[in-house]
Amino acid sequence: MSSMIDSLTPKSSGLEEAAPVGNEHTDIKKESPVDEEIPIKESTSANNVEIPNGSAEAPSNGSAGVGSGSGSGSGGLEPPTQEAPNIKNATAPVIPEIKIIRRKLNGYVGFANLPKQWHRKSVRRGFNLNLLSVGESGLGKSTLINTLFNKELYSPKDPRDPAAEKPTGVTIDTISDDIEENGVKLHLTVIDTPGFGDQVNNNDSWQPIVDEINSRFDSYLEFENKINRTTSTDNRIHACLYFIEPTGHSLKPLDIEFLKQVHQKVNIIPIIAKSDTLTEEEIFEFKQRILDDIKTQGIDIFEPTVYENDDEETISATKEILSKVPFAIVGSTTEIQTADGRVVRGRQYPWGTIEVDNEDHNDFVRLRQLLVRNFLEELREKTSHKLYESYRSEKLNKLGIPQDHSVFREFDPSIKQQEEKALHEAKLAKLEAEMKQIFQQKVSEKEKKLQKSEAELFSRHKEVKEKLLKQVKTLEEKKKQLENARLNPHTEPTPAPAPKAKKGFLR
Ligand SMILES: Nc1nc2c(ncn2[C@@H]2O[C@H](COP(=O)(O)OP(=O)(O)OP(=O)(O)O)[C@@H](O)[C@H]2O)c(=O)[nH]1
Ligand SMILES: [Mg+2]
Repeated sequence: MSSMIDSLTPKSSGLEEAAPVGNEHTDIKKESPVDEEIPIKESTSANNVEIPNGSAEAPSNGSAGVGSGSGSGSGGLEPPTQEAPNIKNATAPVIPEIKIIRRKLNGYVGFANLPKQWHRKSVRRGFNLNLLSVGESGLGKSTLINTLFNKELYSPKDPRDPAAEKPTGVTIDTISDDIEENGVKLHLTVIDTPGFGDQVNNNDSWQPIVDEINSRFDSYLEFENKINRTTSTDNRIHACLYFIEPTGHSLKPLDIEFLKQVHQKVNIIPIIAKSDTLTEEEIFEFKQRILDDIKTQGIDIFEPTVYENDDEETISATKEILSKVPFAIVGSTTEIQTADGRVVRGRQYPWGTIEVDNEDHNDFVRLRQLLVRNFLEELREKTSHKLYESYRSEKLNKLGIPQDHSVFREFDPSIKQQEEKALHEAKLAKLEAEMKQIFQQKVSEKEKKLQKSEAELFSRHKEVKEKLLKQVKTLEEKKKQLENARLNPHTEPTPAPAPKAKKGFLR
């Protein structure tokens, strides 16, 4: 089995890797450097420079190139001596010293190592998971728990005498165990509910289970109200594996009734038990009908959130998990040998072998990914921030203690993501409206300017036109006088009025 619990510890991030280990970091430009001069020798042959310890500051040529561009000021490279070109002719080689600047940064903060601190703390503390397992008798609940944690938490049942088979109602059966994998500890508690759905009348068979969930919330609430709150483990139920009988039809009234009773108190993970008894098409159709029932009945089941800022691999894994809900499962801890010689956990039939850890055979791998590998912390968070918080508010309200809902807001990552998106969109819309306003203001200003200059041009044009018309008139009068003078040469021409001094080309 692949390392399951090990995956609970935070993965090393890119940040961590980029973090400088020591105090030396030549990449960061903003820090004030402390220059350290390292003498290096320049070889006499050609323009090569020997750099001790294979320093990366090797120059492209042996003269002014070394250390150039470092902005080192006085601490920079000493220029080579004038004699350097003639050095071949000298009997003894002259080795001038070149100083290389190595920058030491004292401003390294180190928050890139925070994930490592979290990792160490998590490993030291260990993890805690409380699982509720509900389903009718014989659906393979105990077998699946053993398969999930690869441990014989429930031993195989002895063939019971008929008296023991007599239904006695639902009982709550709790077992705890510490599981360790690669140094990572998981404190697992399984709350089994034998007898669920066994009665002829199962009307209230959900009641003991609801009582158990409530009593665990109550004890946590009591712990929160204590003065000394340092020593307590979280006993609240983080997830409920609900086993659906592989009938191939749809959810039964008992299933719907139970799910409706608990969906506001616990993260429900629906499972089609013993899926090896159904064909692939039957499973597909059964899943559709179950999902339809869940939707029409308004039942909330746990669905992992797809975070947009996750890497592509995680996003596609989460989508793959989502596509498998409700999980069609086969449970078995028996190791068998396949036809091609592999040893696998599975169930052997006369017609072939079903492998538990094979994704083509059933959804066990995806269920384990959701429960332990990828979303254990989200299950715990949702229990604490949403389910417990609403139980707590309701309880305190009933006791007459009013709750401030702005403080005890329900936690739901998808709602939070939607809120952030809406906020971002509102900001963008506001920005767009502001920009539009500014644009319109500028356009109207420009329009006004254009109108003004158009009016000016128009009046100027009118003025010039009037002037020209006047001049044409004067000229025509002059022409007339001249013509009269030509026709009647004896008549004294009336003296033309002395022309006024005019400006321009018509003067
Ligand atoms: N075909 C098939 N049989 C299974 C599967 N899982 C368990 N079984 C068998 O079903 C029987 C009952 O399994 P359990 O794990 O004891 O079922 P349970 O739900 O814990 O039963 P109770 O404790 O009585 O409520 C056993 O014989 C298992 O071997 C499965 O995935 N497919
Ligand atoms: Mg059992």
